[in-house]
Amino acid sequence: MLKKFLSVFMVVALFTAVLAGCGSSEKASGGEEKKSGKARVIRAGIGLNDKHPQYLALLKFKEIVEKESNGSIKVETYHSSQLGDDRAMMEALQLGTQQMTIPSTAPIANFVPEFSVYDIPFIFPSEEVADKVLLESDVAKELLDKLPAQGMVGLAYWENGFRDLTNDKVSVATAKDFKNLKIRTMENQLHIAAFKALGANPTPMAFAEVFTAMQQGTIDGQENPIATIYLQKYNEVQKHLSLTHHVYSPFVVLLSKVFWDESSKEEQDIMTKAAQEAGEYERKLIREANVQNLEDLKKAGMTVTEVTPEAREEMKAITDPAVEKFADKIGKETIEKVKKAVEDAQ
Ligand code: TK8
Repeated sequence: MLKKFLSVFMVVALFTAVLAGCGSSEKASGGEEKKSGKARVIRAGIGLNDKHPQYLALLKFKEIVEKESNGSIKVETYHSSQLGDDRAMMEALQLGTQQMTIPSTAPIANFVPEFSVYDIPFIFPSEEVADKVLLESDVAKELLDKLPAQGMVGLAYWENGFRDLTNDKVSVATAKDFKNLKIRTMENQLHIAAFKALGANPTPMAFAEVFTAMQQGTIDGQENPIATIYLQKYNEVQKHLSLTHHVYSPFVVLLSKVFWDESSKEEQDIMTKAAQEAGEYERKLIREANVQNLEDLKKAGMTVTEVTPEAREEMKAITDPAVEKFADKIGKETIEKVKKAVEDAQ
């Protein structure tokens, strides 16, 4: 009797050990997972809509990751804030209930204050310089390295681009034209302070609420890159577009650290490379869109106001003291490093 019990026990023990073995090899190698059909899923959500280059590049990321991982990772894509606004999605990444999002750096500063260095008005003179700083400098990489302590991993910088101002009241050409304009800003203290310094009345608000707020007149305007202005159809509720180019917004491809830690080294490399490759594609598309969509907006009847370099200088002089108050929060060293990287890139 005892003998029979022991042999049954041993068979069960052996079986369990084999199963456990399978489990761990599944984790280590993607191929096994495909066979057992247990792909791990990345739920990726963004605020912009499915026509925006960011979404098209997210689809490219999906294609690369699913192919290269042999199906061990599946990517599900959601646009138009279907999974929530930038802040809510980043919090979901921290909890591990969502795996991926691609916000502008401005809302990331609520989690890692150093990211506000990119919010300093006019810190980047051109897209070419931004490319060199974001893709090649040590400081840009150092900022990404601060994300894991906040439960997120930064895979790559993509481009949202230079931000321009729209409103329904006046054509803004110089600093004085900002006076009393009720402008939606991103949820970012430095942006709020800079618009206040210009005499505007900044109202931070989640991206998904902006169109309706302009339609109902609770705000006079907003600021975003040309592609966003056109693809979100802001021209339907806004008359004036000013080419202020006041801030350059990078995007960061963010992954939940929970998902990252559950991934094999091989999978991590696949995801990082895919984010970089899709990023090249995104930069190309967004630059084409920013040129084409400016023409589209003109055709749609928006009045477009050019902003002279002198007017930008004046705006910079007005916002600089407000920005100075954030130096400690951002870190003086970080600011100096970015300014140096900008200089070296020119
Ligand atoms: C989209 C945002 C958006 C940003 C904003 O999720 O909120 O105005 O420019 O593109 O990141």
